[in-house]
Amino acid sequence: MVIRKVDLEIVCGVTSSMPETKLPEVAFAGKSNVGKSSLINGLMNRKAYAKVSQKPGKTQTINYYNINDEVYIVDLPGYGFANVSPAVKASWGKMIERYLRLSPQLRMIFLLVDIRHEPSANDVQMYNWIVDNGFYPAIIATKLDKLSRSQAKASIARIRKKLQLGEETPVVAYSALTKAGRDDVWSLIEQYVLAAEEES
Ligand SMILES: Nc1nc2c(ncn2[C@@H]2O[C@H](COP(=O)(O)OP(=O)(O)OP(=O)(O)O)[C@@H](O)[C@H]2O)c(=O)[nH]1
Ligand SMILES: [Mg+2]
Repeated sequence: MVIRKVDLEIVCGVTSSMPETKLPEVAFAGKSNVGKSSLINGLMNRKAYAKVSQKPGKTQTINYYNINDEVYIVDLPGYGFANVSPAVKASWGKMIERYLRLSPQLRMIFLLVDIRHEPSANDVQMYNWIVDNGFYPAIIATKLDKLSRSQAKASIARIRKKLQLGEETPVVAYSALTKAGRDDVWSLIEQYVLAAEEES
């Protein structure tokens, strides 16, 4: 994918109504701090257009990045972030759920998990939701640079086992530092979202 233009076009908060969009949408879900915004910067070839933080809970709105007028990349708040009040946590959960349920243009949801950790109960729930709702599942294991090659291989096997992934389900190992895996993520978007658009 040649990135010609990126534009943060829509920001949707807890109280906003859902926007009506015209382009296909690709969303990135995962627990707080897993690296969703960092990955999105990598996909867009930008250093810090999507705000990143060491503290979990950085992204608090649903952010739609228009890429080349071809597709929206959608950055979601993280789930499972313990350090906010239960009321805030519930409202973010509702916001994510509402987005996933009520976005007619949503074509693909990538689930991000930290390559170092076994997927949590929330991750399993998210994965099952993706499959149960008829989306093509694709996993991104983030922070690849934190592990050696052999550790990464073992971790990916553990992630596959915990999520009970079929052989055909891709797990892309990604590093925001080296950008390893970036082209594979774009290939999946091209294959499962953009190619389908051209046909229709
Ligand atoms: N070493 C390393 N650090 C990463 C990588 N991806 C993200 N990080 C770091 O992890 C922290 C969280 O990254 P974010 O991209 O803000 O994570 P997020 O999933 O968007 O978090 P929320 O918006 O809170 O849900 C930041 O300190 C990033 O620099 C990676 O591939 N390698
Ligand atoms: Mg974020």
